[in-house]
Amino acid sequence: MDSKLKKLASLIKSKDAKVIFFVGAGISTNCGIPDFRSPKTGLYSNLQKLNLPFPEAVFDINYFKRNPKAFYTLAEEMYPGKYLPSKFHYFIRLCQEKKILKRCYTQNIDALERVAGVHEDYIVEAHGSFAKIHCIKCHTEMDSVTWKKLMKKGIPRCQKCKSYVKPDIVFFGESLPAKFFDLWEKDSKDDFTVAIVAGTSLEVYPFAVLPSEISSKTTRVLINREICADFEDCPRKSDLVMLADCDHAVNKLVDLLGWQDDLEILIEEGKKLIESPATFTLEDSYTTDKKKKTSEAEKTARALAKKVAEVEKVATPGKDDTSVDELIKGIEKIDIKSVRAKK
Ligand code: CNA
Repeated sequence: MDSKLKKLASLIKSKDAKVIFFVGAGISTNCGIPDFRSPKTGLYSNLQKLNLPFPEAVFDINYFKRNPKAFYTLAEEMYPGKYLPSKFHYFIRLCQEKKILKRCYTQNIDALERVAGVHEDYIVEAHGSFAKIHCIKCHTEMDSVTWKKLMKKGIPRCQKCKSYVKPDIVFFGESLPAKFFDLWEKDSKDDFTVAIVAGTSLEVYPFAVLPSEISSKTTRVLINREICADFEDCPRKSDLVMLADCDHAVNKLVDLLGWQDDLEILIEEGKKLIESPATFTLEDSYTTDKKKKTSEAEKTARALAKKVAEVEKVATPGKDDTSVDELIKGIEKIDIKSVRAKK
């Protein structure tokens, strides 16, 4: 792996380097969020309690229409605010700080790229996120405050037509967000210095084909516990495949780049912010209102404070349907007193 990391480091250090990421659940397993398919620890092998006919049913729109309880149970586990970003997430942020990040296509719905401070212009959440909630029938939007209130009483329903509502997470059987197609149309024609594919089994389409469509002038890198998809079926001579833990690889990579201190500062800044009490609403980390001009540090502070709220006030094993709401109540009680931004 070392010689491949050296090659990757030299590409990243090259003049006008442009880096694009394609990531999945494996970059968040070190944060404590299980992936889907890892044996024993993956969500699919731990879904017995939900009594599903097949594991993917939890994200299947037709199953949801009949039985939304399974998804809402899982949503409690994965709701943004419960977890801190990994080193790998902060490495993506560091690429942004170094002005070499061009895009990050993520399959994850945990929003940890945003929590780590990656700007939304760079992020394509291919499978959506918890940011907005809509009725599955009449598509009326529900604001998240109402959604959270309704969740206290059970499975939330549309106030207009009484059908179920769900966050805009892309389920099997639903289309991907327009942003995914619009930006891929552009990015697929571009040449990047490196395309880093990490923490994904590349089994979900159409995301799975992106690395195969990347320009042949781009060096493809796979950092994953297993080889997968195009890296196995149609390898390119220039591919750099590293079967490794994402954070372990990032540790070694930043050493080679001489960026260890920069990465540590980002992470340490986050830890210090955790110690500062904070006030925010959950929507803040998703805001698109440019007028708000929320600094990256504030965004990170808010996200980290969510974790504090969860750890200190609301995280209890065996939660019922109201726990998401309790989480948010806990979060809203906290005040940000100081935010130290690194410029
Ligand atoms: P997956 O199919 O579960 O694959 C994960 C891959 O990551 C596997 O190949 C693992 O071997 C590998 N892996 C796990 N941990 C590490 C690690 N620490 N270092 C390196 N490799 C690791 O998940 P995909 O993302 O490929 O599948 C796409 C699904 C998963 C999307 O629809 C997501 O919404 C969904 N998902 C998201 C999350 C999340 O948001 N964190 C969690 C679980 C599932």
